[in-house]
Amino acid sequence: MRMVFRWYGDGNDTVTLQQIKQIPGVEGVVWALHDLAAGEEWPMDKILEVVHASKSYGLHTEVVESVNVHEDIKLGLPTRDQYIDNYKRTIKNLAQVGVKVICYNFMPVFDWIRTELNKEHEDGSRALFYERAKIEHIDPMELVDQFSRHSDLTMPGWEPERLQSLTNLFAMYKRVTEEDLWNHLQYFLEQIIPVAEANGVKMAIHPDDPPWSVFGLPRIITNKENIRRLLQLVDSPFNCVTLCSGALGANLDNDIPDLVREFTDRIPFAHIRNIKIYDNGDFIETSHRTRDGSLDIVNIVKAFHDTGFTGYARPDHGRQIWSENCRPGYGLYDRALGIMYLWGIWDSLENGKGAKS
Ligand code: DNO
Ligand code: MN
Repeated sequence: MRMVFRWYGDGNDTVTLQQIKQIPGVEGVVWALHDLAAGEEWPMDKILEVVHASKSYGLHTEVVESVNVHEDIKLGLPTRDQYIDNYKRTIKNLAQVGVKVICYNFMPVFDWIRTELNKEHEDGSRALFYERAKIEHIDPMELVDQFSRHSDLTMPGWEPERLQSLTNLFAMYKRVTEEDLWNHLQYFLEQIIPVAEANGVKMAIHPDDPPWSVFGLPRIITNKENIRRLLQLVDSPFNCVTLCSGALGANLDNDIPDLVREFTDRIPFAHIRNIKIYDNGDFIETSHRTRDGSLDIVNIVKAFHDTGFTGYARPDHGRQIWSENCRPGYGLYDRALGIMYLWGIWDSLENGKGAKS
């Protein structure tokens, strides 16, 4: 398991590279050019800025999250080809600086969805929260409003330019069924996977978060059967999945250790976090500890260990604790605690082998 930590970039994150470097066992950052709109080619000079900054702290930049997919590709519009060409060029540019994994997602309009960014736990810590009944009635514009007023830092998945044309996008997706979305994903993968393969970059799709349809939009990367289907769309070792325990785990029918075991060869990147799921379907993000949430993090890590996982892993989200002022889900403290929990499990499974990862 190669531990990495998401970093939003200079001036765009409350966490510094120096702090990241001080978390035990973290070897690299998970990064992106967050100021570029989906569909643009990532220019070499901007890529190199992040690479050099990270290198100066001894951190590698082998994992990118995300190169976002333009809506025209997901919608299957004729204009998609120009964006796919840009995507291919971005893959080549990233390969030149040693990027090995690109995480992306294929969720229409919204990336992740929650109803609150700062829901208070009993102990006063705060975390992302999803209220099922609220989602069924809320106007998505209200959420956009609430989330964009939240802080000066734009949140990935809720970038203003992506959301400007929300009404229009919703109208266009009315005509797109799940089967259409599968076809559009296949068209995209058939073009980019050969490029990824030629450049030694694994494309690792992030599952839908949460793994069900929201606001009537189609969602397809939601369960075991659909991940199987995705991997067969283009059956290449470069067509992979980011195994996100918290995203898939919001549906308790998804048995995460079982998914880890089945898809082991096609998981170059893991997101590990815990959530507490309530009987009414609401869920809140918790600490990583197994007994704090509904997911068995010990057994999830064990499944990775048993299958000889040598890919990258990150703690995904954390709570906001100790009065930290940070991006929702992306503070330093709780993610660092999560890492130590993951290492604790991992090293104990190493059983006297000197706990070398
Ligand atoms: C949220 C993240 C997602 C994730 C994308 C990957 O915190 O887990 O934004 O990065 O879905 O494409
Ligand atoms: Mn995730």
